[in-house]
Amino acid sequence: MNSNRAIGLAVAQMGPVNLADSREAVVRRLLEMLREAKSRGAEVVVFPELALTTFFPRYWMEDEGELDRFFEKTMPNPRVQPLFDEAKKLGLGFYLGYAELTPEGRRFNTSILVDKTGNIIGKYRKIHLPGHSDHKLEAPFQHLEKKYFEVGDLGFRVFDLHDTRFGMCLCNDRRWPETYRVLSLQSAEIVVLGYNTPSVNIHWNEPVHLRTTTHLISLQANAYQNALWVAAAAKCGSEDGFHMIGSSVIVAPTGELVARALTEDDEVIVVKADLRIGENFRKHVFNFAKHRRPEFYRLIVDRVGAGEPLP
Ligand code: CDT
Repeated sequence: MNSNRAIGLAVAQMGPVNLADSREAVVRRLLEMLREAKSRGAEVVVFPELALTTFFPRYWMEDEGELDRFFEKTMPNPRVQPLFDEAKKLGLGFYLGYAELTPEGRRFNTSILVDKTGNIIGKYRKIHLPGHSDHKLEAPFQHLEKKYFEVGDLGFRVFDLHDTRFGMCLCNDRRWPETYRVLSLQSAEIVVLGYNTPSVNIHWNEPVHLRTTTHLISLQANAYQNALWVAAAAKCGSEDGFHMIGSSVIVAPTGELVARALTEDDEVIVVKADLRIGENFRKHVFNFAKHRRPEFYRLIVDRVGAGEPLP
């Protein structure tokens, strides 16, 4: 258990990664942010979802060979190794999102948690995959996560890093209360996540400002209701003309925004996250053992979609 009950928590937001950008160039940007985070007191750094490439699910691809270039067959691998080496040298833990191709040929939208000695101590594969698998010819771009990835098979798990209990999720997972509740029932203290959220909704005419509003409200409500810190890292700005929202944030268990990125570029935000704030909520208003009534929550696991009222 973290005895001083506070941890230096950094979010390393990324500006755009274009199709033409090499992995080496992207990793150099991550290294620079690692060093800055360290100099500002960070112990753990959170990078975005699919941090090593452009947000490729916006492109329709039929050829597996074309798709393969966005995926990592091993982790670490020679192109990403400098990130592991630098984090180890600096004594930093980190969270990183990337596209995973397993030796069996399975594809996942994945994140890992790496400790300060450079060991991968946790892996998560995205469960709530948004978008579609068909080619939407009328849409300005695609959102093909349902075509390119399988639903994650590792569940929502909690990992000990720097004597602090971390839960992971990825992007669309942050909009689902079940994500945080399953993690908080395992006594998670911090939930870390990366995201790529297009500013334009291809399904209906959603005002652009709502994309940021619903992002923030999801994080703030779930941080409070689960007595957690939440650290969320965007990849944002215009990737080859396709814009994604920024507003990377660190949210306290009070639901308050403690730090927020100002730009749509590479930008590091850091807070000293006092874990005792979450403890207070867990002891009192959200003392789960004392107040939860799971006998009345059965529908949450028995039903997937909304149905008829109970008799
Ligand atoms: N990458 C990802 O999961 N993006 C989704 C877009 C869906 S729009 C509601 C997100 O939830 O941000």
